[in-house]
Amino acid sequence: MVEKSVVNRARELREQLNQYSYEYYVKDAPSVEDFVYDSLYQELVEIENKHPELVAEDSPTQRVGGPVLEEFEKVTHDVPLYSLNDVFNKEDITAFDQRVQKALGHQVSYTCELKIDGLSVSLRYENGKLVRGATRGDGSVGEDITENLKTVRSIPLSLKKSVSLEARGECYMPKKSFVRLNQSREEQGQDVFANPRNAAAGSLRQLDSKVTAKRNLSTFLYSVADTSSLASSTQFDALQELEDLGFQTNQERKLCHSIDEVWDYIADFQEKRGDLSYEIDGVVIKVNDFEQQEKLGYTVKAPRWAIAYKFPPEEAQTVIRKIEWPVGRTGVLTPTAIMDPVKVAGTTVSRASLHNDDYIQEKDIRINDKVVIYKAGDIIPEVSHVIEEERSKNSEPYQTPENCPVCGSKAVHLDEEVALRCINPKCPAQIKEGLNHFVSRNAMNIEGLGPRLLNQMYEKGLVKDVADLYYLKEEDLLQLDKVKEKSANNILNAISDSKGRSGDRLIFGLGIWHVGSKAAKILLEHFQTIRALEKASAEEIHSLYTLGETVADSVVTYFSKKEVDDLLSKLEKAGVNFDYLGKTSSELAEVESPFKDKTVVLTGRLNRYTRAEAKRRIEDLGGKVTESVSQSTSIVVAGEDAGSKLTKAQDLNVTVWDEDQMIEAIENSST
Ligand code: 1X8
Repeated sequence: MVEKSVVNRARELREQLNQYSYEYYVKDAPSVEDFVYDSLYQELVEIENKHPELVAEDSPTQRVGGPVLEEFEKVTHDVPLYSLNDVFNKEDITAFDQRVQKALGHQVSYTCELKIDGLSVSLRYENGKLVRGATRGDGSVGEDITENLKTVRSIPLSLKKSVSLEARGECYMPKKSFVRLNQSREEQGQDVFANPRNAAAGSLRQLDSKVTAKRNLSTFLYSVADTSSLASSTQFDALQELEDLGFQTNQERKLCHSIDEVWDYIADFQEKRGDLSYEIDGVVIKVNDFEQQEKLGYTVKAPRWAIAYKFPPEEAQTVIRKIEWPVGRTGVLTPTAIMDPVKVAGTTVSRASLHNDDYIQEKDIRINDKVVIYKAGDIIPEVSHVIEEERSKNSEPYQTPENCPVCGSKAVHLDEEVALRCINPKCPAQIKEGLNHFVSRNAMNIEGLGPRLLNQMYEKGLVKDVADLYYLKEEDLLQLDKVKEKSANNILNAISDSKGRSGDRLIFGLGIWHVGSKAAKILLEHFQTIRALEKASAEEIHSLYTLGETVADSVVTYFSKKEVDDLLSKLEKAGVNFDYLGKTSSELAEVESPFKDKTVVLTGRLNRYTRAEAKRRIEDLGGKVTESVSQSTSIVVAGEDAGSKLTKAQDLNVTVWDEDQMIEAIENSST
């Protein structure tokens, strides 16, 4: 028998963590800092490890993904998931309204909702607990993807009331997550997803739910299989009821009393579509009243009480003039189309990534081809297809270059990667990109050293690797364009300051494949110094919470190289710090400071600290630094010439400090 106090503590932690997670992922209004969540989570993990019988179905630890499946089970939907009839213009909407009015004999109200470009899913709850999640499939038969859906943080594992129902909605990938995922896939030589919808589909179709867990999917729920499982009698109220049960619902809904109002809603979102953080492809219009819906009924395929208005695609035509192959930090050559400038979805576009050579071959893209372009996720320009009818007779298929355009060494596909890589570690392009990465903000944060200066330093032979930066002298810098004594000194000071950064920044800055800034922090927090990390085995690294085999293997391979050994010695000799200086999550939880659990905004010019430094100090003292002032801001630190953020703080009655007050608070805090 487990002691009662432990059972209670586990339940308390579960409830607390589920509430924090709800505030963060559903309400988008976190009430605690990440480290508070992390340390409570860790406490729960430890209890559950010791007492596996205490692992509850709705424990947040059940969201990290389960065993790998052989295949998905089929699921028959008791109530089918209908599709909607699509319409494309105002006349079709008016005709829909007239059909409805004719059938019912009177005017009706409509709920307008955004049509989310994701995948429809169905979530079954019994007595308030999530028991099954399924895809729409063909509407009658879908697949059981419960394990995958459990990893989606906005899906409640238990509802706020002990009810039984089947909720339906859309699972999607936010635009930002889509962009980030594709960047990382491109960097790792993998195929990219064409749009957020495909990325969401690919993520939900994983037999290994641990992969899904990393994909940052989200949901909006909008209906139930059987309206009698809700207290509401209208769609508009049902959305509120779903929200009250703990589901994420889309806030942009509107109750409209005429077709003109519906049309205004559509026009409004057609305009605002690009500003949303998720992709939409139209608007769904539903007869609001459930009784009226029932009277209207269904055709074989779709309800008679709803339609989907589809936005016209935003496309444009232009001509590809050439294809460049810039070389990334890890040697990946990414073909990039250079096109005649053209306006699409609000901005002028003249470049589009072509991703890899397979992509060019598949679409048969050639120089001087006229192409149709669009924006994936409303953001990234993509070539949709070539207009072959307009191709000139003497055009020839595009030839992928055989060599790196920068260093000329042979470009290859490693282990059947889709990406073409230059694998010459001395390739100037890779070294320059590596230098830029090393000085960047999340790495060693060396201010004043941009791509232009680094490029010159490299070209003049002053810097051949990142360690050389620490051996630069004033006379070296004076050889560079526009660098005078004063700026040379500033640069030398900035470089020297960076020697004292925490070792995790150095690890991130070295650019080890697959090691992002978060992984670097986890590694150094555990091993405390780079010299210990260097000796770690892949198993030891892999055993760390959240770090996978790819990261582990990559770290071990990196440190096994002789050049790396030399580079580290050179850095160490220059006095660069190798130790972890950031606080551990438990140390952070203990600090006493006026910044603890406070949200701080920095504005205006600071004299004593750089913005980045002030931010780091405040974060080390348990505060959170954000960009914009709102009701939830605790303190605004106003430096010189503070502008609109200060005014807003005053309007909202937020506490305002000057720089000296901030310095005093930092210096008087216990750390
Ligand atoms: C599909 C979708 C619906 C809604 C939003 N996004 C979608 N993709 C909604 O009703 N809010 S309804 C729907 C369907 O019934 N096939």
